[in-house]
Amino acid sequence: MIHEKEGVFPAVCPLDCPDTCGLLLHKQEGRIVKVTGDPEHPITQGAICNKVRHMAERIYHPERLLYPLRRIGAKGEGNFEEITWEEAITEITGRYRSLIEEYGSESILPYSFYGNMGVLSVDGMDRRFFNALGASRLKQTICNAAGNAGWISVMGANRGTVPEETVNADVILVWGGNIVSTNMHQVVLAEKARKNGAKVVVIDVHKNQTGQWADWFIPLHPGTDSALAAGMMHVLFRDGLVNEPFLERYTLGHQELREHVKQYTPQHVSSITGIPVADIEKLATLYGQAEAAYIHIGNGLQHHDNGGMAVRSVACLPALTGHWQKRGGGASKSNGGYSSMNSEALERPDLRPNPDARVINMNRIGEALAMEEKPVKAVFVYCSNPLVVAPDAERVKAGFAREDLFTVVHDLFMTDTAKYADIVLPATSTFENTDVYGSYWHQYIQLQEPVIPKVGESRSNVELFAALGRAMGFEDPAFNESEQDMITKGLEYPHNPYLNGVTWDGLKEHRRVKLDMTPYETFLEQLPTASGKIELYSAALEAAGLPPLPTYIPLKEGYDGVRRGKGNRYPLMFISPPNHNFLNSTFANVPKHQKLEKEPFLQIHPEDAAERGIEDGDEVTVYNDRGVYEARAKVTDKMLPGTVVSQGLWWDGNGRRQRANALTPDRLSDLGEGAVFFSTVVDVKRH
Ligand SMILES: Nc1nc2c(c(=O)[nH]1)N[C@H]1C(S)=C(S)[C@@H](COP(=O)(O)OP(=O)(O)OC[C@H]3O[C@@H](n4cnc5c(=O)[nH]c(N)nc54)[C@H](O)[C@@H]3O)O[C@H]1N2
Ligand SMILES: Nc1nc2c(c(=O)[nH]1)N[C@H]1C(S)=C(S)[C@@H](COP(=O)(O)OP(=O)(O)OC[C@H]3O[C@@H](n4cnc5c(=O)[nH]c(N)nc54)[C@H](O)[C@@H]3O)O[C@H]1N2
Ligand code: SF4
Ligand SMILES: [Mo]
Repeated sequence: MIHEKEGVFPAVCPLDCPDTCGLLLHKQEGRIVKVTGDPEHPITQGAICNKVRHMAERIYHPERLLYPLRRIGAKGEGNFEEITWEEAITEITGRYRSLIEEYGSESILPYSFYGNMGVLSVDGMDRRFFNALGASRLKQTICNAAGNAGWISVMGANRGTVPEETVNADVILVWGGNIVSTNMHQVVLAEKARKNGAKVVVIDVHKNQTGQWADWFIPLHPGTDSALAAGMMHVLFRDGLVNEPFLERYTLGHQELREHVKQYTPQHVSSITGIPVADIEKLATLYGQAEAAYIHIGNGLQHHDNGGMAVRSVACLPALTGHWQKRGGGASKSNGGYSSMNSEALERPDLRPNPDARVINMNRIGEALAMEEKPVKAVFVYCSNPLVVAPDAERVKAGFAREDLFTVVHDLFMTDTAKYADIVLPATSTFENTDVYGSYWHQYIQLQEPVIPKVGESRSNVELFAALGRAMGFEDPAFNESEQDMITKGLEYPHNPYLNGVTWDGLKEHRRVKLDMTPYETFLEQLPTASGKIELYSAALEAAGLPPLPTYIPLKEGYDGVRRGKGNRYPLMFISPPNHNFLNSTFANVPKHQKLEKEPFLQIHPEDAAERGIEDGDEVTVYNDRGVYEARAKVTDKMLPGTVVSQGLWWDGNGRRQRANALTPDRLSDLGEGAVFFSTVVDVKRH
């Protein structure tokens, strides 16, 4: 494929998006000129999103990094000189050797996320390198740590209702997710269900694109979802809408739950959530009377102080009605557990000289870089853009600005983070590599093989970290394995029965292989929780000093049960979820995508705007003690008063301070030590 000048070649979308679409790359004169969906992909069926349709503009962007660079100006200024790969590798390994000698190997910290979802790229050779180096370990909590912990506390593993089944649902709740923008093929499936009479209900703090498409949009105050879920349970038990035989057979703690939720009367829940009593009653009844209700649990409701409990509470609902037993019923948060591969073989923790090396939570990167005891002296950033995406951005920036910090960034572009690097290395795009992709939504494993030659002197993560490993003198054959070897080993994993029969040969022949879904048929009989049952009551949480039953705990910063505001220093809650045309901060530097989003907007309720003399279209400053964010006001009643929303993670620029994370806290969530981006209060003024 790589050497053919013309033709249409299969590929996989590498972005951190549940859909993991099958793509077709159209080549002319050796270059990709068009990206379309692969109609043969059983789930995504040829449809792809607008942002990836314009992917070629990113691949051949004039600012794509082509050569290794060394910083010559001040950190953050963006002045670099070209160097050779040899010079880059020598400098990095030389610095690492002396840091290890002087400060120990834990003074080096990798910082990565899922800018490319390829298993070899982000959970493969990179890990081998940092393991063998003995570097500090990074706890990757920025995305879904709280929600996963909440879900797992009920269901035991990241496995829920599979997408194809959801066409059979008659009620679909989309809870804290903006699937029109973030999981478009779930919308296609929900539309099919809707044609058969299903009702789609969206529960969110603002009427996003998905709320506008729904049959019923229910706005609520941020961070109050566990109260709503508990209120629904109250009505379900009260009105006999629960499935007693199911509760008896498959759940733990339903008697305790029944007693516990008596306090969550619709009146009480209404006072917490801002949802009228009649709507709480109506929602619970609709859910309880459904034949097969499906709940899509998004990521938004868990980016809060109480986010683990929020997802835990929602995840309990299908057990009350027993909808797990109905085709299309149940719920899903992340389905990534179906495709988990052999991480020991891929990441080789056995190479680590210090198995109990310290762990640093990525949500606290700013704090970690300011530590005086056992300081972090070097950071290696890849597949992530922390200056834009990490909470408390000013603190993060201060950390990366440290003169004595040796920073390497491997990326396709000179990101806001790369500008602070000492050495910047050019990364390939996935279309230049061999890699394997699971999905955290559907059940197909897909193979990517190179379709175009490497752009400039860019290198894949696998090549880069293998070269660094060899240059450090690591002699283990792990640093000479081919991609094929790595994929073969990753797929050999009897511990995950769903992977049964998925092999390199099968992938090579068919490009995508369905997981063995036989165990799905009987999963309720053998849940991987401590009790083997759906844990409505969690002894593990109780032992950890947390409420064992779904419980509403107010946010540390924000809505506290009464209309906040008057008298509070920062009376508005600030929600900054992803936008439609970027993928986190990816594409924020591509003119086409920028044009589609225009500029950062702040959605503000007419009441809140009037109180501040703000009119639609005004330039506004959003601020709190952590920092400042500048945007254009959009006066709209898509939220309840007291909440402001700005979608999209922009890079700094255009003379604006436009990093939303300047305002967000780096506290950790109740479960899973996750990010709490949306538990933050601000005020707004015209400027
Ligand atoms: N177009 C596009 N697609 C993407 C991404 C992207 O950046 N752009 N990012 C990808 C990634 S990494 C992820 S994790 C997923 C995330 O995608 P989703 O699962 O859709 O989650 P978010 O978009 O973070 O948030 C969804 C909604 O949660 C709402 N929300 C905030 N606080 C609360 C609350 O307290 N309760 C409730 N009920 N709702 C609340 C927000 O208003 C927002 O509309 O999308 C992936 N897909
Ligand atoms: N305020 C606020 N902040 C958020 C969120 C939010 O909703 N609100 N969402 C959070 C969530 S859910 C997530 S998942 C994180 C996402 O945060 P990140 O994972 O940092 O996502 P991106 O901003 O897309 O940055 C990915 C980077 O990886 C680079 N990249 C792509 N492919 C490769 C490759 O093969 N090799 C290398 N070396 N680099 C590559 C891209 O060019 C890009 O610069 O952001 C979080 N931050
Ligand atoms: S970003 Fe998501 S919807 Fe768009 S092509 Fe990639 S996987 Fe498909
Ligand atoms: Mo994410």
